[in-house]
Amino acid sequence: MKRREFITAAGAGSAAAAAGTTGAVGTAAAQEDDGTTEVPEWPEFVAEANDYSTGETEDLRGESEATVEVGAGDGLAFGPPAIWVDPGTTVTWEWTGEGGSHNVSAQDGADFTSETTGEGGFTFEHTFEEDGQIVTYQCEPHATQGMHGGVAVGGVPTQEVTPGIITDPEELGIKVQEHYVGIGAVLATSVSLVFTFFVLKYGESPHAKGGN
Ligand SMILES: [Cu+2]
Repeated sequence: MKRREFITAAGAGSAAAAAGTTGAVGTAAAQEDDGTTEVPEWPEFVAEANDYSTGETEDLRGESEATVEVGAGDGLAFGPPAIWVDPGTTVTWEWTGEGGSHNVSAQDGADFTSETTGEGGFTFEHTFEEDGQIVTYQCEPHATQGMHGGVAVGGVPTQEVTPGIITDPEELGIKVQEHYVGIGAVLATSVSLVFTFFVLKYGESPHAKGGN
């Protein structure tokens, strides 16, 4: 995840916190009354994927097919990186032509590997039959750069998240840090404004009051 996205996530988190549990942030899909959303319990491999943050699972259950872009975002991401489908769904990966040469290679839960190509419009398909599977995959050329993805199939273990609020402790740490940086900046600005005010008003008081 890029720095700008952390800041956006932190901002969304603050907005959600300010809005309480009214669910002001996030999509209506699968959203509960208390503003939380039920999403698959993704392994770390997916949670750390580029363009993924908790609460952004694309819920495509009820659809007979799904499409995932290869080379989304800045070119090194799957778009969307985390999808939830019904058993029997055929997922089509479609190359955008951005970000260089990519492939789609299953890591856990399935066995498939596409060609490696940078050609826009290239497609690869896999049908996910087994209910309850969580399949993880990556782009081999960009695996170490976070080009990961996941497909959850049907009745998988779930967790409740509040959209926009990152619950992973490691990411939470980063988010909190960004948050404190923001508070610090506001405090520093306020303090220096107040200080400037007093300096301007009273700074020269000994001379001003003393007359000549
Ligand atoms: Cu790639």
